[in-house]
Amino acid sequence: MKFAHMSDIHLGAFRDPVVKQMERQALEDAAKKCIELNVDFVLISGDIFHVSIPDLTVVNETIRTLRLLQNARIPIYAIYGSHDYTPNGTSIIDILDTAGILTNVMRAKVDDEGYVLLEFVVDPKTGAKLTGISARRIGLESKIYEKLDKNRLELEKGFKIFAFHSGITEFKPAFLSEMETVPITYFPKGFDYYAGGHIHIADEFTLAGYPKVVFPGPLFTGYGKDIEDTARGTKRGFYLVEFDEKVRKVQFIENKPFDGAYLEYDASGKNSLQARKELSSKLDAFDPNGKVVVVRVKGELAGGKTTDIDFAELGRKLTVRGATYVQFNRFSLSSKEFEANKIAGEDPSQIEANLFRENIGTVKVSQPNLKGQEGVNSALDLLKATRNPQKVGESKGDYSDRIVRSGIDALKLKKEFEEEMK
Ligand SMILES: [Mn+2]
Repeated sequence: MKFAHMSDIHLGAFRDPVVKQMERQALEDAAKKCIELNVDFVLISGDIFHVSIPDLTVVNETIRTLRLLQNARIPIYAIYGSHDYTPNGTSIIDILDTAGILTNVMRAKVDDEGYVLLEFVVDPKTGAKLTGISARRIGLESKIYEKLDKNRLELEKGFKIFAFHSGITEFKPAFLSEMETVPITYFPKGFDYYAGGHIHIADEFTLAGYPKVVFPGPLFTGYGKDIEDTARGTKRGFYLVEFDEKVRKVQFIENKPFDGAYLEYDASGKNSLQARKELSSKLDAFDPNGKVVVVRVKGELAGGKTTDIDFAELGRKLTVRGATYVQFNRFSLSSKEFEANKIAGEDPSQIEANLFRENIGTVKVSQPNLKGQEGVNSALDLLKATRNPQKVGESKGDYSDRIVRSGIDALKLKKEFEEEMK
């Protein structure tokens, strides 16, 4: 028997039509590979979609692809990720579950003493027992783990899979040192397979009591850094797990999303005009044809503004020469003359977190949850909530209500607002 474990597909993350098409194709290729490999089921450990209410075109195309699996009688099991989870209202994952396209395996009840009881979903064909914990808003996940009735889960007999969408403290990669994680001891022991999501690097781990902890990484790419890593040669794909009463073989199945090319350019000590010229000639010496090109520009310019380098124009030149998509990463480029460009991090999410952390002390509020690290988390949640664009066909009123509601929720001010309404 065998199953496929994938994660972090982030459908709908990109607006560019060429990358959108690659994103769609990556899932279709993976689905077709699963059918070819004759898997018994597919497990997706969260972040199938980039947002909880994605564009309907993206949803429609995703359903069409997932139906390929369904038509081949391959069930799909899933949990929410941090991206497709919504604290108030219905997520697209709920809709797909209700429609029978996939099965959400997190079935949780809270008992009178506040303990979280999880139930298993049994795959009818293989008898594999699946359960897990979806992502929650930042910081809340670990509270669920703290209250988890592990004993009951550990006593259950049979082949057991635990799906989760969190970083694990013991295995945290260095570049995510500031990410909130859950210690492995919060997980029930003795499961045959721990199917992870959330960490965008494929890797497998083993610890006493936890024989196989696996993160497939993104199937395609979710953030700018992912596309950069792929262009630099990081392999993308999913895991194929062969099992009987135990896991017998775990194998990474590559799913190549595109041909990439990567260039790094250090502008330190140059003025902006020199840097533009040098970068331009480096790019001229480079074959972009048929490739996704990612260029990282870093360093501190000795003079001039970073905006003196016309990246849009450099990008157009690469496109004319056949590049399928061009991305410049210039978050680490600054100028000595202009302090406003001071480096605050290597990618947008890091910059956001750092800026909030640096400034949270200056915000005067009475609610304790808006202060300190929790305040930073709330601010990040609020930023995430306000990023949701108005949907095609959604009225202005509905949209504004939705954003206000998710904003109140992000700041945990529901109680205050309800009292005010009385
Ligand atoms: Mn993700």
